[in-house]
Amino acid sequence: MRTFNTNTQPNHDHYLALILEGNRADASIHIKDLAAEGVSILTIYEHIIKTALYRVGELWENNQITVAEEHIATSVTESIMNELFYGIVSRQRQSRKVVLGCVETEFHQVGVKMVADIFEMKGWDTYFPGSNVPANEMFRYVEKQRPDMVALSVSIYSHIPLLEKMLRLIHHTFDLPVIIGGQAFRHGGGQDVAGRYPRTRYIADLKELETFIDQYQPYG
Ligand code: B12
Repeated sequence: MRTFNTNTQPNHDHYLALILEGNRADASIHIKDLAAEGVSILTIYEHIIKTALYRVGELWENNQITVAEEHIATSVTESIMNELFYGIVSRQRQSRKVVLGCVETEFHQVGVKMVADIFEMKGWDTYFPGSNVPANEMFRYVEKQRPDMVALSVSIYSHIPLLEKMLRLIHHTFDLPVIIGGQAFRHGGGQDVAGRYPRTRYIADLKELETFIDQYQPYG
């Protein structure tokens, strides 16, 4: 059995090669083997899957892979995340709900699905109506679900004003905590946006999210 200490993160290269080949079966086996060896879901998500997809983005940007290869790498990843769900969901439920969304016109959904899975691990009920949902429809969904929290994701820099539109809509009507995140803030700006709205917090990654959920107090 391979063991991983906290200073040595498992390497994402093998997973990257498999998803670029579109080798869904071996990629799935590889991830399940890591989980069976005791590598946490958080580590698999942050240090294997996210790192591999960021690398896919660089290869794509530099024309070293085709758009089809990028698409297949993402769809293989999403199918593996769906397979992992059974082992992720906690049987100890918290009677707490979170509605998650991407801002309108945003198609990147892998990150927010990871966020949903961490909430499920912590026993929260999660509702993710998919990417690219118009702001008014998200608003109506929040109104219907009456969640304990809303989580919004934004990947494209130019979509940050759409995030702010959603934050204004939510805070105009509801007194709800909102968390925001996504790679539109990879080089900063998340805290500034969050600071402009009440009960709103920027969270950069899954480790920070896990701590936030563990310590969560509605008005803390
Ligand atoms: C896959 C992909 C796509 C797929 C998405 C499919 C899908 N099902 O999601 C498709 C093909 C649709 C796509 C389209 C485009 N894409 Co694209 N895409 C990517 C790619 C390769 C991977 C994205 C991903 O899943 N990353 C892995 C996840 C896990 O990382 P993450 O989103 O950052 O999430 C983490 C944190 O940010 C955080 N987080 C995320 N959301 C939230 C929310 C909350 C509440 C919290 C707490 C935390 C949190 O948690 C996660 C774990 O740490 C990236 C490369 C990259 N660097 O990521 C480019 C990338 C994001 N795309 C990019 C671009 C430019 C585009 C297009 C404009 C390309 C085009 N010309 O058409 C379009 C835009 C489409 C649209 N309107 O949204 C750029 C964005 C640059 C920018 N920031 O503005 C990137 C960075 C590529 C690049 N290097 O240029 N893309």
